Amino acid sequence: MNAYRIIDANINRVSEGIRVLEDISRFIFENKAITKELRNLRHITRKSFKDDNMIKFRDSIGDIGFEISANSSLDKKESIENLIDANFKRVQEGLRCIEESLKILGYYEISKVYENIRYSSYNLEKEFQKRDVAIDTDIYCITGEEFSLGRDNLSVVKELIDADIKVIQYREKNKSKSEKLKECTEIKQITDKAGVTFIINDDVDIAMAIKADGIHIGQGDMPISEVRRLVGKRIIGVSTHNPDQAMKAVRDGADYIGVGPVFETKTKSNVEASAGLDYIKWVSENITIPYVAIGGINEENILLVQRNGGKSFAMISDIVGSKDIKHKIKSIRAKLNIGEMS
Ligand code: TZP
Ligand code: MG
Repeated sequence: MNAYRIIDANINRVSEGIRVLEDISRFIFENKAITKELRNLRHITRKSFKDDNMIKFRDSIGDIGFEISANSSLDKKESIENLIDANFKRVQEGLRCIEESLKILGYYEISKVYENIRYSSYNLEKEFQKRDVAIDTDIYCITGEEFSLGRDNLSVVKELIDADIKVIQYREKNKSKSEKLKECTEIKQITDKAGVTFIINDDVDIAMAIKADGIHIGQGDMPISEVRRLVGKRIIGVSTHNPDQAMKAVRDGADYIGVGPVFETKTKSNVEASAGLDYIKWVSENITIPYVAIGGINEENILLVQRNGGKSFAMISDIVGSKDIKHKIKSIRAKLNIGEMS
């Protein structure tokens, strides 16, 4: 009976699809809970229906679908996202085939087991699509050792964490790759312990090596699609300076955008032009992904940025350049809270 062949082929197809997703979850996203659940589903898929007829009717050489599949360009997977989509589809379609075939053969109860696996796969697909965009924060602090009054980045980061800062970006323009790697490795240990999101500026390789939470790139860097291919589900932030760049970053899959420079800054050389407050206002009214205002923001002008739609504020010199970082952050937060109420 050919329905056994359908079940046999689809149990294999579904198990293989789950295995691909399991490995993505395990090796790329390093998500234990999802990996475990996928493994469990794979075992149930394999074990829930066994019948000698499946082997008896198996005929992979004579399978006419083999030739069709081997010649199909639909097999091309261009990114991790594509790979995930394609494999969830494969799993869900395969499960549906198993369910229907089992019903034809009179195995109604067992078909319900496969139906449950299919429902679980819909939930897992949603989980896979959730990106951990943990940059929903008030002050987004960026390092800059040369502005840090002689303190090194590591001790500044400790002070930031002590001041309850939840997102820190490592930005160093004048250090060697190996120095940056060493420093980021140390910082990652303490941000991890504190539950702080750690983002690396510019260096995708360092971000990958230390398993940072995210990477921040500029307009002249690799396209977002390439960076996404490399970093998988890690956060990608993109600096933007005008509405066209903002809309493109959203289309290309950025997780958040930097918006600025809002004001004049001496911290960055070759700084780009931007419409400043008008641009942040435009973003607040037109862009739906998280955004972070940047450039020349300090305790004195931050309320102006807030009044023009700023919700999250990236700062370097005003924070790392203050003698008492904790006090500085407290006093900025007090201003922001008053601003929110008025
Ligand atoms: N990108 C646009 S402006 C800027 C960067 C990295 C520098 C922000 O530093 P500061 O000291 O807060 O003006
Ligand atoms: Mg850059």
